[in-house]
Order: sequence, then C-alpha cells, then structure tokens
Amino acid sequence: MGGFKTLKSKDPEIFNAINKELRRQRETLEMIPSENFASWDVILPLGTWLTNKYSEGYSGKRYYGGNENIDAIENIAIERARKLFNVPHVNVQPYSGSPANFAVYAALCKPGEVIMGQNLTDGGHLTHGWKTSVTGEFFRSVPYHVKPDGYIDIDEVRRLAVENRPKLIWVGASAYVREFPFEEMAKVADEVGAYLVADIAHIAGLVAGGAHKSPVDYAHIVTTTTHKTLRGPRGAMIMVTEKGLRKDPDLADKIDKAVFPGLQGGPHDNTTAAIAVALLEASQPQFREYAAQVVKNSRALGESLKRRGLHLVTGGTDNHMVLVDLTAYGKGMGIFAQEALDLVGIVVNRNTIPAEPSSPFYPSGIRIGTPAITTRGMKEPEMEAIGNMIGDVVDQVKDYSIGKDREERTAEINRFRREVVSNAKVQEVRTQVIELCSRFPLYEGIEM
Ligand code: DSN
Repeated sequence: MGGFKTLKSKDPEIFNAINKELRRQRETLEMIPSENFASWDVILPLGTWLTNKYSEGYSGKRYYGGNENIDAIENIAIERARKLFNVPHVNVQPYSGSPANFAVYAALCKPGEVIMGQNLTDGGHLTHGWKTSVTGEFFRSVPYHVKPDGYIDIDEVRRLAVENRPKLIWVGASAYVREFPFEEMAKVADEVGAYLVADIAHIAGLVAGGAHKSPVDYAHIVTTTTHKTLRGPRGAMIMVTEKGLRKDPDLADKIDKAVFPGLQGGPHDNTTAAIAVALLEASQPQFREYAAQVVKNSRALGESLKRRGLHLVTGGTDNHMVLVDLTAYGKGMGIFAQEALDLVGIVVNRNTIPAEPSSPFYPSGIRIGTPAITTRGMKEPEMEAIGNMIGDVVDQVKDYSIGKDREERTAEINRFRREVVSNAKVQEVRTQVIELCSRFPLYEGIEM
C-alpha cells in the first residue's frame, strides 16, 4: 500500500495527468489569487479511507453507526476554527464556498426577499446575487458597486439599503484589493435591520494571520472557503459570531439545519480532517509571518508593475492581490495578457475592472495574486523580477485588439495565438520563469 506504483500500472491515463499537473505546478508561477499550495500534511488525509465513511448529521447525532472517529475529527476541526477566528459556532461541513453561501440563504431568506452584494463586475462573487447564479434568480438582488477609484461606494450601499430594506447584506469579494470596510457595512446593516454576512473566502488566511482586520465583531455570520489564503483543502466553513447570536439566539441551529439536512447529505470527512490540519498550521507563529509576507509581496509586485507603466485599480493593494487595468491598450485586453502569461508560465486570470467597458468573458484587466508563490518562499526581490517579467509580456500584446464585432475578434485572437508562440521575448521570459521556479522547489521529495 502507499505510493503511486499501483495507480501507475492500473490507470496510466489518470496517473500521467496527475504527474503532469505536479510538473506544471512546479514549473510555473501560480498567481491566481484564489489558489495556493496546501502542505503535504494537509493533502495526506484527503487520500485516506476517511473518504469511505457516511456521517450525515453532526457529532454525537449521526444517522449512521461507526462514527466515533469522525466525531473526534469534526470536533477538533470545529474547536480549532472557533479558537482561530474567535467565534462561538462553526459548521465545517459545507462542500465548498458556493454551497456554504447557499446554506446562509437557506437559513435566513425566503424566496423573493431582498439581498445585497458587491456587483460581480465590480469584483463581487457569483453567489452574492449575480443574475446568472440562482441567488440572483431566487432573491431580489440589489447589487452595490465600487466608485471609479475602485473603493466600495459606502454612500451607495447606505442609499440602496435604506430604499430596499434587504434581509441580508454581503461584504466580501473575489477581486477587491483594499481592506473591506466591515465597520461601515455593519453600521448600514444595523440601521436597516439586515444580517451582515462577511464572505472572507479570499482573505481568511490573512485574517487568521493578523494581516487583515477580522469581520467577527461586525458581521452576524462569516463564510469562507478553506483552500485560498488559508492554505487548506478545497472546502468551506460557516461561522456564527457573538453578534449573530445576539441578533438571533437560534442562528447557529438554523445554519446547521440549512447545511444538513437542508442542502447536503454526508459531509466529506477526509476534507474535514484536512481542514483540521490546515487550521492547526494556521494557528502557528510561522503562519502569521506567511500572511504578512503575502501582503508585502503583493505590494512589492504592485510597485514593480507600476514602474513598468501598468495601471493598478485603486493604485495599489492592501491584501494578497493586485488588479491590473489594461484599458490604456484598449478594452477587453485581459484575454491576450492571460494567454501570453500562460505561455511563459505565469498563471493569472483575466478579470473585470470597475466600470468594465467590455464583458466578463472578454474583460479589461488581469488579477494577480501572491498567496501561492509566497508559500514557495518567494519574497520582495522575486516580486520585483516577476513584475518585470509581466511587464515584458504585456508589452508584447499591447497592439492586439478584440475588434468591434465577433468576426473581427475571432480573427484577431487567432492571429495573436499564431504569433505569440514564436515571440522571442515570450520565449525568453519562459526561460526566466523556469529558472526562478527551480530556485523555490515545490513538494520536495515527492516523486510519482
Ligand atoms: N471566484 C473564485 C475566485 O475568486 O477565483 C472563487 O469562487
């Protein structure tokens, strides 16, 4: 037992794909802000026999026998999360971030009630009421926006809340580079009697590590995924705060019932164990250093990009990511930058920017994050170098355009794809990326 030997001979197709993915992660700079590298100790429990068990229900109240070890694991995960985030109640069973957010709706809102969240193209998340998510269909979604300078428009939030009397207001986003104004958002929510729910999926590790203000004194509920800055497995948690219990003493019970039996069946116990390990890691002093370095790196990267003439939304960052506005070169340029960067091994995602002039599929920016490369041990000097590499690559795509209609766009993207593969600068930067990655080994000693 153990190792990959049997998988290699039994299922070479899957073995090879997993092996190639390990190589890809080692030889590229992973800069999607929502990704990270979980430690081997976090990864291990995921591939164990814990995956075999059914545990519907909660600790001490399961619908299946044989759950004594699962109860112990879930209790440990809950206790660690309660301590780390300083909250009285935690549910560690949501399968991932979207199901966690759906559970919050299920606990608090009836279909048709008003909810508010940061607009998707202003950096918000699909599950905060965007029109193509069921959350935009089942509830009356009143989105709020960022101002032209990229900061959340609190005056608009207040005006919309007073006019529409939402049941729930989300604070938290997928592409927001400044500290979230938890206190101001709480004042608005309290004024109109709404629940304030902080979705800290992106910044959970920064909050745990003391590098971002905690929402716990301001929000009634906090949701998070566990695999982003928190560096755990793919999973999620819902936390109920003291403030939440003061507003509604049954809130913890409502959340638990919404997760199970409301929305889910058996929890993924292998994930719960891995979450527990990640929470242990996040409570160590080294994790505080990690969280602080993520932000230092993000700031250093931003300064390096600015020196290369690139424009950052809000002019900088307070957290783990920067958002580059490429409109100086035309609208919808994100696709060219993302694909050229992919070729050199700098993995980012194209993203909308405030007042997006194009569309979510052909947006005008790129989002670049430092959580994963900081886990590899990179610091400010490497950020300076990466900023220059990104500057060099973006220089190569400036003269393409997405055209004025679909036909022109297809022709231009095809021309770009033909040309970029043989671009000498792109090839040169690819070599630099490989060299940089080789100095910061990933999953050392793991061979397949
Ligand atoms: N919106 C995804 C991201 O930030 O990458 C997470 O759901």
